[in-house]
Amino acid sequence: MSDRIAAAQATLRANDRGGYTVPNPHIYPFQWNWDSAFVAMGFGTFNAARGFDEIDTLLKGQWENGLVPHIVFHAPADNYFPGPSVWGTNQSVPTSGITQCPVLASAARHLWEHAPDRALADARMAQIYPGLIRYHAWWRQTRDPHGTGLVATLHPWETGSDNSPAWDGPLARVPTETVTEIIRRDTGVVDPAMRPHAHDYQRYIHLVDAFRGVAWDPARMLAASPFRVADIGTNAVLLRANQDLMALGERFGTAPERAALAAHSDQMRAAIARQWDSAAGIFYARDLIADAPIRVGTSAGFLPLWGGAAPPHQAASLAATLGRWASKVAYLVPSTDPDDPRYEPRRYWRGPIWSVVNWMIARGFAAHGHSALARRIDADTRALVTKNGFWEYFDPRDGTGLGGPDFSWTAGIDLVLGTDGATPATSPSASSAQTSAAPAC
Ligand code: 9WN
Repeated sequence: MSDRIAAAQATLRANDRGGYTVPNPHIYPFQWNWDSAFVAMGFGTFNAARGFDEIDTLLKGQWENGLVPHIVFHAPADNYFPGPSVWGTNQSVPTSGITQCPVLASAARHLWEHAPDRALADARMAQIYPGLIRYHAWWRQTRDPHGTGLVATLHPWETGSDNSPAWDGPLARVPTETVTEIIRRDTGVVDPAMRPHAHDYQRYIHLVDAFRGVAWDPARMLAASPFRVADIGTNAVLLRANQDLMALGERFGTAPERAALAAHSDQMRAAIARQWDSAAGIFYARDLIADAPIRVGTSAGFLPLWGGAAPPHQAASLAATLGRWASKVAYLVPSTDPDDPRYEPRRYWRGPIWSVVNWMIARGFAAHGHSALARRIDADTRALVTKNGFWEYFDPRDGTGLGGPDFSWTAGIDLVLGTDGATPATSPSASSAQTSAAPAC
């Protein structure tokens, strides 16, 4: 085993709390939804059973209505704000009351396909599959109840790209008054210049107060939220996860389940296509309150490639857009267009590079025949770690590691990249994973 693989495995083990992994114990001492999806894949490269444990444990926090929360508070810790008492969700396992970018089913499929012990993989997937089905039904029923093809996100934390400049406009509608006292812990351990501003947190917590005020009732949240956007990343990732769940469903599920996923996927593909901006050469998120596109170029705008929602001419245009971005930075993929005046190369989701987003974008380009670009993105993802280690995020200009060190999902994706080898040129087809020649992602 190489030193690098040993170091990545050691990072996951160090952050392992027994069945779940904290992203970084000093900043995020609980289990996060999409972090655990990527971490499960990382564990899958050396211990598939532990990878399945990660998903099982996340699903222990699943709500009766199907929601898989963005944080599950399995054990107390006082170094994160907002903790369980602020959320006040009254669940038997304390959780937050919102979800997060739904990559979970795609990670589960990846884990299942790569597991060497097929009997174990089948048995473990059979346990997980019903929870994934309920989660996707929750997305359709509570976040797209009228079948528009775009699911709504009601809090920047749900998108996973919390302080992206894409949310500046929609977030401006959210009042800064809070019932809850804001006691930030993050800026005690990370340079505040790499984190969201105080005015962002006031609005984040205003939304939490508002949702707690309607007892986390999904319909009332959707109707009342002053922040309601169709994140292009969340929608593309959900579309992709629908395909992956359909593939799993051929073995583990029923025809009606697959039909429901297929019907929503058709709606989603059509709606995502309408978020394309041909002049800008990228997909935009949509402000669902203003009913207007959010004209900010972000790394999420490339994710319809991963979702399988971009025809060849759009893929070519996206490659040209990324080429322009590449001429402005040393490493890909900055989270915001470097030509945008709101681009800040060190501030969290306003510019820095995130390994997990890179991984999906690279596979999206590869699936559309842009293999050289896909290899460039993978090479950059690896080079950033070679240079600095498993940081939370990286400066696109010089690769400086930012946020927290020894970060779980960065180590997880490094293991996947180191083990899968060359970027596969596969598409998110829903054909039977068991019979297809190559893994889907
Ligand atoms: C809020 C854990 C999470 C990631 C998110 C990232 C950050 C939390 C925070 O950390 O968000 O969910 O407190 O800043 O933005 O993508 O899942 O790593």
